[in-house]
Amino acid sequence: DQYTANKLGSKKERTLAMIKPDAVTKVGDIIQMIYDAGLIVTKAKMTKLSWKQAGDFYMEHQSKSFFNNLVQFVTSGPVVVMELMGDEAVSVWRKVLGPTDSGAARKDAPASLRARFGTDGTKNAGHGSDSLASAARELELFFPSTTGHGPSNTAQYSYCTCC
Ligand code: IDP
Repeated sequence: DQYTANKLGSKKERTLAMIKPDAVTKVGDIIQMIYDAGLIVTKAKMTKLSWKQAGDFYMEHQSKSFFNNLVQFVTSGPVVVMELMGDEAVSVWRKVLGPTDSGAARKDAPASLRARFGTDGTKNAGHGSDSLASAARELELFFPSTTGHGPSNTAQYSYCTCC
């Protein structure tokens, strides 16, 4: 199965997925979508972001007009953060998410996560790292490499070496 393949097979990408506050009640459906896409969940936790954590997470958007709304939204309730692993995990997960704007997603990718569970351009149900470098940075924010399973988050490609 996929779990055994990942354990025994070639080295895989890892990415950071976040289920945003508007979709936390849909976590069951979302985890099903992750496995249906051939990825596995290797770390997960529910947490509530502080304003500072959210600002650090979205630091590349600090100058954007939507920054305050975005931080307000992602701190408005709990989020579920996950490390996903699999072949081309970064791009596969972003494909599952669909377009940034949930309205556009409903038009262009009706089976996507944002089409199914998102509301609009800000409240869009989920986040996925946009590159391996972003994934390494974002995984380190939520799953510091000094804790938990597996190798250092600074490795671009890796798989859990202890389980
Ligand atoms: P992504 O999440 O699809 O990678 P980014 O451009 O990195 O999109 O934007 C980060 C988040 O900021 C989006 O997921 C969305 O919640 C919010 N956002 C992006 N663009 C807009 C916008 O034009 N208006 C309002 N919110 C936006």
